[in-house]
Amino acid sequence: MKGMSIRPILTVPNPALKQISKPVDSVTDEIRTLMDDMLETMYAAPGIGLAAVQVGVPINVIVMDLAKSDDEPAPQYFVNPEILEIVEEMKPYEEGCLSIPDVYDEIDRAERVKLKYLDYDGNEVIEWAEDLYAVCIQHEMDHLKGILFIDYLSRLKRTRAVKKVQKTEKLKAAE
Ligand code: K2U
Ligand code: ZN
Repeated sequence: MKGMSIRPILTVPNPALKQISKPVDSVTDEIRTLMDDMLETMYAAPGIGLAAVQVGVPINVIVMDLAKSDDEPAPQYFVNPEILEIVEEMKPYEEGCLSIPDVYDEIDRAERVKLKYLDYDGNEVIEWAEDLYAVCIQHEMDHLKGILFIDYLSRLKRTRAVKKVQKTEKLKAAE
């Protein structure tokens, strides 16, 4: 792997996760290094998606790899992603989040979304996402708006989720 570094992933209730991420002016080598680091951080977690704000950088950058564990890696890079169209059919999926470890709950999301974004080389891509790709990109793009999947749950479930993460972090710190 290129000289990459694993960065710490922010967890709830860190208010930095609620920041609104800003658009990127252009895909520079610095942005590419950040995306390389984000991918390495995501693989180490492990996870299948990661938004830059989750490693404390509130800019519109997302990485993803939906490849199955025994397949070749298939990294995807999204700079300034936009949703151009939404197919409103909603489908449930059991979601998790690297910023809310060990919490899972069913979230409804649009079945298909039409995306526009810049890739690793700064080229514009327009494509449809469906299935897990649609779920993950909507989950990641929520991060860019400071929205976490537990924000769609009841206050009680959200409070319990945050308390569970805080308890686990305290136990880890005491180890
Ligand atoms: O944003 C994140 O924290 C990364 C999530 C992405 C994700 C959330 C919900 C549904 C699909 C993807 C992490 O990858 S959570 C771990 C995970 C791994 C495999 C499948 C689902 C969730
Ligand atoms: Zn997440």
